[in-house]
Amino acid sequence: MKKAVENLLETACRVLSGLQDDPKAFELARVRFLGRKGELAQLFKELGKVSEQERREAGRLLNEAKSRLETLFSEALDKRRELDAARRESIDVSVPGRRPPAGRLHPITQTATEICRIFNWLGFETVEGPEIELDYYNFEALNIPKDHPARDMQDTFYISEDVVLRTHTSPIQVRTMEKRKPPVRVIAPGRTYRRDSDVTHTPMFHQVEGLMVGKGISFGDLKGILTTFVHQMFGPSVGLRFRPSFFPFTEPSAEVDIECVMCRGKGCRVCKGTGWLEILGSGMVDPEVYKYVGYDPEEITGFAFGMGIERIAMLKFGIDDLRLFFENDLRFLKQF
Ligand code: 2NM
Repeated sequence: MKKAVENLLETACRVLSGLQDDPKAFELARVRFLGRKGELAQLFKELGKVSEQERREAGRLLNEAKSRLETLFSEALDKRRELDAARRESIDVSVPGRRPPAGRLHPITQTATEICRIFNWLGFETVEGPEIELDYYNFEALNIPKDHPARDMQDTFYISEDVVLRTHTSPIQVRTMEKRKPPVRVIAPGRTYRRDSDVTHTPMFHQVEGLMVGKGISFGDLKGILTTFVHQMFGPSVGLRFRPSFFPFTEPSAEVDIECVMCRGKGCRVCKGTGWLEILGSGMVDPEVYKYVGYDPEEITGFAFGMGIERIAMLKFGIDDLRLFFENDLRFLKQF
């Protein structure tokens, strides 16, 4: 009997250690050794055939073997559960990754970059400045008098009596002239703010302004540079015209119209039947402005211009609703 019990334990140990983590094989092994008709149960049955003197000792051996077997199997079961849990928590590094969708630049950024690229190519350096600006740089030094409608509370976000959110990017040009001696040739893109909000106006919008000043810069230079810009931006066959206008900081001033890009000048809803689209304002810098920045108006001349980036982007991409630029709907943005 002793021999049989030892054999049983040895076989059970071997079988258990040979088991892979197959739950079916594990259950079969448990039934084989511990089941109601299993090998241990068989040995218990044979207890009846054992002689009276040996029965006590054989019974003790069998009970010991039973608890030993039960411990072996429950330990093996714990071990398997631990392995299972570890496998669930572990990361399978061989699983192919999910590719993150590629981002892209906002159409306004793309348009601003394209405008600056063209002017950089024409020799203009890109400069920037603060969005929170002194009244002095935003209005005063640009020859915008205290009672001018552009200074009205209706149009300007005031931070304090003399600090505003810039209403255009012109203060960048003033700061640049203040810092540098002529000749100056810069292009200034950025965010601008006005208290205005309806279908065609947003409280924050974008502008690019340019400035070219030095000795002997003429209105002819203005026409040449802006014509080249329009042809680079909208194509060499697009017609343009310079129309007299007024700005407090330029004299003379001109607005630039291009042939309607939607109807090619025939007249449509976009150009309100005129065949022309206004795209920028410009002019010869007013001598008053030079006085503020310490340039000699007798010696220095030059021109400046400004345009709204949203408007240029709408014409370039054929977008009819300004608000699409600010909703950040990916279905819209993904198309650029
Ligand atoms: C425009 C139109 C015309 C302009 C003028 C200046 C400065 F600083 F030189 F005086 N900066 N920008 C200017 C001129 C802006 O925007 C429609």
